Amino acid sequence: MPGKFFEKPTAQESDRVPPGQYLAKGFPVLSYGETPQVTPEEWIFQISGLATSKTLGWSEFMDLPQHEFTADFHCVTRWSKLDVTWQGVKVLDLMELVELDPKATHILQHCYGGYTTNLTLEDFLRPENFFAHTLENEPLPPDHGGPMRLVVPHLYAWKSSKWIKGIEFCDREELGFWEKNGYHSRGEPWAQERYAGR
Ligand SMILES: Nc1nc2c(c(=O)[nH]1)N[C@H]1C(S)=C(S)[C@@H](COP(=O)(O)O)O[C@H]1N2
Ligand SMILES: [Mo]
Repeated sequence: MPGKFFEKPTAQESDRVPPGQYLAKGFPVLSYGETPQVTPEEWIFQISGLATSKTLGWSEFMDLPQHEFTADFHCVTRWSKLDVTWQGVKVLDLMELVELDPKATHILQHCYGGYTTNLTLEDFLRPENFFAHTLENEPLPPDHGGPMRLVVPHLYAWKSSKWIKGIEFCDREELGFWEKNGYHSRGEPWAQERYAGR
């Protein structure tokens, strides 16, 4: 597939590119549907389901510890991008504010615009996962999920919700949008978990 939009990884990069993936030039936008327009002032984040319910606004999120992150990004449509730099808040720092019901085993991410995607609690509570509001030192552009998105680097990027507006804690797997449409429930790129049942 190398050509105008893709390039072959160099030898050093190639062991960081999962099987069946090509390196994208630039940072493609991949959205199902329109980009919701949400300002930071309007943005609200809701914890729901099997946890003490809680609503946070932008300033409460900004009061959490802020970090820089560098992470590789793998879209199931076969493009990857290495070393994307972001700023934001660690999932584990947000979770300090959340009282979980011990019955919670899974989560569902909810977004402005209606997109959803599921994770096991274990995949969600990894130390490298973060909420991002800044991409390459600029406010996260709306097309890339601004004002806020989740980034889950160890799974295909459809697990990294743009325009995130909440996390619902569940006691079983509730499939999200792509997972209901045939995508794998976990989506681990090194194992090529692209489609359900394969
Ligand atoms: N809300 C929402 N989040 C989403 C999507 C979407 O359509 N809506 N697409 C997913 C997919 S398939 C990918 S590859 C990445 C793309 O992120 P990007 O557009 O910033 O490259 O976002 C993911 N998060
Ligand atoms: Mo994707």
